[in-house]
Amino acid sequence: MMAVALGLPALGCGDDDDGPVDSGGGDPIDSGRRDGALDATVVTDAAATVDAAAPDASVAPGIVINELYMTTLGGDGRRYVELRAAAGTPLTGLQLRLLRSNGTVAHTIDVAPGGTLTPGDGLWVVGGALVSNVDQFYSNASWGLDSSQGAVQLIRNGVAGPILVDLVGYGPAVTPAPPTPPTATVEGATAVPVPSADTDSIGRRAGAADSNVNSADLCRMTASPGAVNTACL
Ligand SMILES: [Ca+2]
Ligand SMILES: [Ca+2]
Repeated sequence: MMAVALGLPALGCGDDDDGPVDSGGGDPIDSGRRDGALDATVVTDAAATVDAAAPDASVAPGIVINELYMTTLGGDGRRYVELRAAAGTPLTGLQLRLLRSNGTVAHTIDVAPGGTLTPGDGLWVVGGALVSNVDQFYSNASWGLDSSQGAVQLIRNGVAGPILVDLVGYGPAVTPAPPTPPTATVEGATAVPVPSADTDSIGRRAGAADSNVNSADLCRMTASPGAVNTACL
């Protein structure tokens, strides 16, 4: 990982996409650091590829969206998506599709350069310039999660088109569906409520299998980019 540990900025001027990178220091939201070992309580997501319309054996096994940070502090520079898989899982060909509240696709970005494997702690952070422990950086021009409603699809481009590997919807469910597949915007009937505090994220509950029900599998927690998720608040 790139252990970029920058301080938290003062309240950002942007609330979602494509705003200027914030400057300034402050109290970090990420007090935790990677401990170098995958949380023993984490359960591998053997069901993640069930989401796929056309299962593909080449899809990275057991990789899930582990945490999202979309609150307004720091604008896009502070936002991130943390993935989790067993150490050494190939990330080649995986992409994130960031969906806006109206179902349009804001950005489709590569998770990592070709040939990249997940590091020893199994955590991989895609994020903006101000994110601690970011592994794959994107500038605001190609990055950003809407602050109050949206969805993140983890996909892999297969021969027959993109395959949905995992999906998290937050805020009210995104409607209508995106114009191109995969069209799902939430797992289960209800998206995950967005955090009310700028120090908080939406994270996958430690020790819980991925049941493909977002409202059951994820909860609000203290943000922890590149570190094991904390307890639900
Ligand atoms: Ca899932
Ligand atoms: Ca985390």
